Amino acid sequence: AQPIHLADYQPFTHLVDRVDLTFRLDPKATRVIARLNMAPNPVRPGRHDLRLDGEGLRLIRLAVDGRPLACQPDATGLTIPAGDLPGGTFTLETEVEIAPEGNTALEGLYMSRGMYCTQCEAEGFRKITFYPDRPDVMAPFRVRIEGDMPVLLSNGNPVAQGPGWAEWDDPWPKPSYLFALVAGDLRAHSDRFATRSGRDVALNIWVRPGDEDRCAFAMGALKRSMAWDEETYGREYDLDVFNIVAVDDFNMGAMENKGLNIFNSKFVLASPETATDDDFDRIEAIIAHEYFHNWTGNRITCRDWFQLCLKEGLTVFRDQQFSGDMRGHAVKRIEDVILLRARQFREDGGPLAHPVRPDSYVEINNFYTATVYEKGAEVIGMLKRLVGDDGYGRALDLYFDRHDGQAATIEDWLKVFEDATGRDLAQFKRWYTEAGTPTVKVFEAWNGGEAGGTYTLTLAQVNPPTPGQPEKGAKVIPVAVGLLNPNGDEVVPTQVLELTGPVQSFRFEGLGARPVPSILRGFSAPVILDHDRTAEDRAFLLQHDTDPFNKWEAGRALAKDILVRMAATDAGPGTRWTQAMAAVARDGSLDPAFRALCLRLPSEDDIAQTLHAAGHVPDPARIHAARRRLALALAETLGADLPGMIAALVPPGPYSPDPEAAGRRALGNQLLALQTRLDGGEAAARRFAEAGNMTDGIAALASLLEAGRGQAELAAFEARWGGDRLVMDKWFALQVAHAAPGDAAAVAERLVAHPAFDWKNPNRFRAVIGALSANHAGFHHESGAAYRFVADWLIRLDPANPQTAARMSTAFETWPRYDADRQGMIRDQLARILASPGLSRDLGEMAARLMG
Ligand code: B3K
Ligand code: ZN
Repeated sequence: AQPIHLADYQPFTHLVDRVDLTFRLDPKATRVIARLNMAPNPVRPGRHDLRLDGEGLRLIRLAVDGRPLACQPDATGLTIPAGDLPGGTFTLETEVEIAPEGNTALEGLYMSRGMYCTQCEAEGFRKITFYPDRPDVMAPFRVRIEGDMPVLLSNGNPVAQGPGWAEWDDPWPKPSYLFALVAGDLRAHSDRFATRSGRDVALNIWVRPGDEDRCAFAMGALKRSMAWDEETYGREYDLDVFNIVAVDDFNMGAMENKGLNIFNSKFVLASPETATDDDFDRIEAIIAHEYFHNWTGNRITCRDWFQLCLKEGLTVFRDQQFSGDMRGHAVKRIEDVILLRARQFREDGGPLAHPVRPDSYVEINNFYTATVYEKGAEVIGMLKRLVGDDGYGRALDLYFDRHDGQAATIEDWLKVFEDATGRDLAQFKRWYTEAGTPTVKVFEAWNGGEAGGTYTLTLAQVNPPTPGQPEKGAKVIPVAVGLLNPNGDEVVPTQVLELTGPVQSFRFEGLGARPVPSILRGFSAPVILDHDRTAEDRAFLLQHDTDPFNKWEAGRALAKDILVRMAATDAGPGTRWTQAMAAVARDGSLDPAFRALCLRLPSEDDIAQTLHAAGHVPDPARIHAARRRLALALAETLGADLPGMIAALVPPGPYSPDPEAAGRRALGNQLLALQTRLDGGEAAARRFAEAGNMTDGIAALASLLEAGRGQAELAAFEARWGGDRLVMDKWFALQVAHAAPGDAAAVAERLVAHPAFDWKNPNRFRAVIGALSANHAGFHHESGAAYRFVADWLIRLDPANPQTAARMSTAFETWPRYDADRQGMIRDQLARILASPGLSRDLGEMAARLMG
């Protein structure tokens, strides 16, 4: 397959003024009749052929202005020669037949357990009808659905309906990727929202019969999101209805179709008995994210798919702001950075590294990545830091004003910041066009004196080579810094230093004593800070830093220093980290959620990343052992206090997913995991038996599995939840995630033989195969069994569902870190994937990039 290049962008030859679609639903033979009102695009003078995208469509009829045409489609679309088109406006009619039932790729129109649904982003609409399937072609849609289903939904407002049919009208011009249709036997959980200008909006969450009582939390999250976007960004909802549908078979989290969001049911359905605190958290964030897309994505969309971060980076940034407002900014920021490092730094440091705005791709679905999403959001956070909150507010107002109804670019986005704030962003743009995580090296100098000393902070940036980008320029890096004096008082409050050159020094004068710097507060830029610090300084910051992120980061760095030493040498756990963490665990003045984050050890993958960056070859088995040893040392330090601490953290009253109660459970369950290292699982077994909610149940079960126990509990869990798909996903995933390194592949092997293992369901596939690749020591076990197992399953899934197969191949992206044996074994599997007959464009591109 040929790569597509940003540099080749051209506006489309024609405009679509309106779209009329009729669907006659049938699982094997759905008819789609499309009437497109079109005109030549004046920005492309001259007469042009009309090229429509279309894949897997059986063409039944084609006519222009009522005149039948004989053109035949090829494998990717249909060309109507310019000679067959009038010079001005015209109506193009097509009728095609498609088979939703056989669509296992879950892209286009497909069926999920008897219900019809669609997924069109990025290029799925071409599997529904012939159309210029690109985001810069925007049109209002009118849709008629005929089908023997009680509920028939599409975008926009309902126009009319009768038995077996319904009509919908979406007045807002939209690109085809935002089209959606749902039909099924569904029940609604309904509510209303009055917008601030007085529009009364009907809200519905559509689910399968029996799931109605698991929608209340998602509905609350939707209403909070709607109110928040009005208050924070001045953005109101713009239709009479907002529908959300929960679907069991879905390739990703959710989709922001105009007025008809479609969600993976995992991110809608929740009750205390079936969902964990983390599930509730994610549901709130994803509901918000999709809702926020209504403005950042739908009203203002992307000119082409290279601009994906225009909507995704901004919408992630907005959902992070929202979650911070709802649940506390300190904890939210730490969680976001943990995720950024785990996914995006990992991606940016390996063969799949690409810029936030890529400039070429083979398959765009392969670019819905942590870099586009999470680094895309970080870049916006930096912009906001550089221009200030007011500047950001003015820029966003201008953005919505200037580009509403348009398909825009990153250039447009940066221009509104330049126009609103007067700041030149030419250098800043490199964050969008250059891949790789910069390292910022820190050098300190102190010059004491009579009238006060001078402290000099020198920062140097290194921008590493990445695939296709051997050299790059210096970035604009906002480094938030505060200084503490030796007593722990803050003597210089946070200020943002702007590092723009390769090396720069910043002077602080008139200080009474050599300060302890707190650098990169709030994680003010997505960089790796390379600062050789003493354990004393880290412990000091853990105790005194006023910046909650850096307070956490100090403890994190201490843990990493120790773990790296333990994994690379024969060093023991020592007492510095364990003492410091025991103090944090006991410190009632700190938010339990924050304490839980401090106690959470860096993941094994994170330790491997750190070891690799420090020039070591990570040994997964040693990392695993070191991490367990350090946890045991902390458990021993807290010792007999643990049971009392755990009991005191149980939130009073009935279960509620609010941040306060969830924080107490998070800390309590972390202490329970420590307690399990001492008592072999006695307390955890009791907790499991008594658990009144899924959070505590799953945490106890995980602790038991870590201790090599839990078989009876797993059976009890299965007996109770065997009929619940979402809960059973947890049952599958947990066993693989907590299997011992030497057993993980065998556990996964056993689970895929379980009658409830349905490999065509992406959630279930991820629960086993995804969990195995996330079990670091298990995946990288020296036998290579897990590498083979994962590759086998990717090869098997690819013909059925290339998108999910390709996404999961990122399991192999870290191969360059490891020893020659492991590298060889992984490359053998990648070569085997590449040699598979009929390999999809999706997985083919990924495997080739992974090979490097
Ligand atoms: N925009 C969708 C993702 C579509 C993925 C296509 N492979 C969900 C989101 O980011 O909100
Ligand atoms: Zn999104």
